[in-house]
Amino acid sequence: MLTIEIFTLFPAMFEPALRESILGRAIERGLLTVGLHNIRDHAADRHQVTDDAPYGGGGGMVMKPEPIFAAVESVLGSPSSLPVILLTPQGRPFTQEKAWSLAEGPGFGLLCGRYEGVDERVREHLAAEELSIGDYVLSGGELAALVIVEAVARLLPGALGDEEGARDDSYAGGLLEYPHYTRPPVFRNWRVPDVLLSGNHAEVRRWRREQALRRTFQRRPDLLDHAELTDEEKRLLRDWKREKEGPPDS
Ligand code: 6GU
Repeated sequence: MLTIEIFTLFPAMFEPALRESILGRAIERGLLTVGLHNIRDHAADRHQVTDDAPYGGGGGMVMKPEPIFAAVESVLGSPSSLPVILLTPQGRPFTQEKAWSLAEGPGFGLLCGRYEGVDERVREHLAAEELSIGDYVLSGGELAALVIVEAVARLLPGALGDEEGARDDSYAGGLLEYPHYTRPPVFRNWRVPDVLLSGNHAEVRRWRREQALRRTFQRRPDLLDHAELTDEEKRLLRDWKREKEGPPDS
């Protein structure tokens, strides 16, 4: 059983998402447990203040260290029994590789900072690492935490149904997915590609692989540096690159 302990000012943001779909089922099946902890419950003063103005002036508010340390230590102890990950746009990028390593267990804490900032002593003395989910700004780490929980949960053995689980996301060897179609064969005069209706499994496999390669070339050429490609696929790529560049000057 994987343990995820979430520390946030907005625990209600997580509740509906943790009940639904694959994530809800994984929790129900006991593959993982998610604890929600409201940092505000650990504020010492009568008004339960969790933020304050920044030293040195400037706009925005900063999350105070005491309620955060108190919340984390009350659940995970001191030193913490699990690594605590601080969610912040300044973190290293969260990747599929990181999801696999977190899924190995035994678990982790997720500390949701607000965008304006968290007292630096939390980063220095409480967080094991900092993660970001991409180059854009969210008002707080809550949605980023949910992204990480979902990406990790679906990797736990038994989380996906039979059909879903049988499909290994890494099968494509680091390429984007090929296009998918289902019935009807013609919808508003838009036809499903003939090859998919042909019943020729070898041809279908070839077509899908080429589509995956083409999409990756067009949309995410950066992924091609680490993709596993056959000699024939490398040749195809060289042809497409030449087409794109046009004929060389004479
Ligand atoms: Cl982890 N937090 C915030 N506030 N914004 C983000 C993010 C995290 N990742 C991308 N944008």
